Amino acid sequence: RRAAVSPDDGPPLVVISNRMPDAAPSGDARTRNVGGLVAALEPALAARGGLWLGWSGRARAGQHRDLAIDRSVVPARASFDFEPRWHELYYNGFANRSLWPLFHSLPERARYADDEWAAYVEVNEVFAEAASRVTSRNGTIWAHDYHLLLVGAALRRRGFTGRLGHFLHIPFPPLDLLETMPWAPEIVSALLAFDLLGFHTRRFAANFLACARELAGAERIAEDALRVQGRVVRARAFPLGIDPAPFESPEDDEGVDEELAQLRTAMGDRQLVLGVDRLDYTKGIPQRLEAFARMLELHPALRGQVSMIQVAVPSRSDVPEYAAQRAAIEALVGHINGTLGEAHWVPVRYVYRSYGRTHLARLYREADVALVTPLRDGMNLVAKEFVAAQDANDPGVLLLSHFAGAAEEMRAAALCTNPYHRDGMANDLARALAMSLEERRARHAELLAMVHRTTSASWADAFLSALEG
Ligand code: ADQ
Repeated sequence: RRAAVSPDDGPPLVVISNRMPDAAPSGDARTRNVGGLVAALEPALAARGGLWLGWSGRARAGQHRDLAIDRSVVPARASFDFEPRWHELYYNGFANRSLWPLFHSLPERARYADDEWAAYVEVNEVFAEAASRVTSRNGTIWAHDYHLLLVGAALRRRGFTGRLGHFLHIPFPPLDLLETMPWAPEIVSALLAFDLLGFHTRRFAANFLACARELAGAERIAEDALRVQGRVVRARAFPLGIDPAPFESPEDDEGVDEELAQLRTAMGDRQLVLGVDRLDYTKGIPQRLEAFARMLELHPALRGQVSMIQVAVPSRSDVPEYAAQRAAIEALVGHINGTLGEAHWVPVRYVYRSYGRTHLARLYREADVALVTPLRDGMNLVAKEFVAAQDANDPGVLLLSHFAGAAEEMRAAALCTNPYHRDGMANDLARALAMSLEERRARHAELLAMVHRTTSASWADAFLSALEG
């Protein structure tokens, strides 16, 4: 269905994100790949009769003005095809090789190319154009993530007067780092076209507020508000959570049962340390492997008594830094197993694949320790999923990086660690493996209460009430 929408009768809420949620084979819960974000936004959109706008996932020359609108699904979707060059310049380029590393405080991995910035500006204009075709002038628009930092300003230029919100799923860096990007003032000024800016943590919101004063001359008028050209812009923390239910009580699945039984046989009495991440250099996987190996050197009694499983989900494999990261991890796993392993004991098992949610939930529950040790992360939902999946009578320990957004909420009850300090992380891991049942239960109870308090649904409600209120 391709249709033009009259500008006066658009839906009351439009969500814009770069990618659309995976098209769901209707109603089949088992095959649906529902991420936390989609699960959070779909009910909010459905309740408001809203629409989700995003890239179709396809590239075809000259088609981007052709908006495909599907009202047969709830929520309704509108999508368009990219120009072929956008994938390289806007997506792999500016979004993933400039914004992604810089916003994760890794400036030495960022590169700045004028043609990629130009494509980023162009694609944000195209998203704004599409959004203005599916909304009314006074509707509400909620844009997501680092792909769409300029879309609010582009909508205002088109005369949009409704509410505009933005949620950033990754960190917002401090001024000293942001300044290294040649277009930092343009980006910060464009963000000030939104009415409400949401971040995972207070720290990221504070970074933004400081950058807005310094780079765009905004005036701080309250703890969470700025005045700029007579308008008020608010910037606040809205920590994203998960829907704990499918991790607390995963569905029955015979295939998964069988695999877990085989894993238990292979593990015997050994303790299990688990890492689950997208294969991304921000997740600190090599540093974590080094710390695990270091622990085996510092605490030789643990040799043969513990094994690590690292599950890495293929991600952005056509970006060279990601291919290099994969090669580095695979070399390191081989090195550790070769130098520390025995014929009867494999220290590190490494799996390069994605798992279904049921499988993941069961794997979390098997683990004695989860290593969630990113160098920097917006939130990190694996930390919360792991907590939800534990057996409250005999729970595993969450070893969490100080630099995951999740640490702002979980710091007191999780065991926190510094992924930049190999010996420290090695000793923290040994401490986690030795933790008493009593301490594990107490920490887990506190973490679980927190996971129930801020869920994906409460996050969407909190953001939308702040935006619409
Ligand atoms: P991500 O960087 O992708 O998200 P994260 O929050 O950990 O990081 O989300 C990963 C999701 O992928 C989890 O729901 C997890 O279950 C799933 N996943 C991981 N490994 C998997 C596997 N092997 N098989 C199947 N699924 C797997 C970005 C930001 C984060 C922020 C989120 C949401 O980088 O900081 O928390 O967005 O805002």
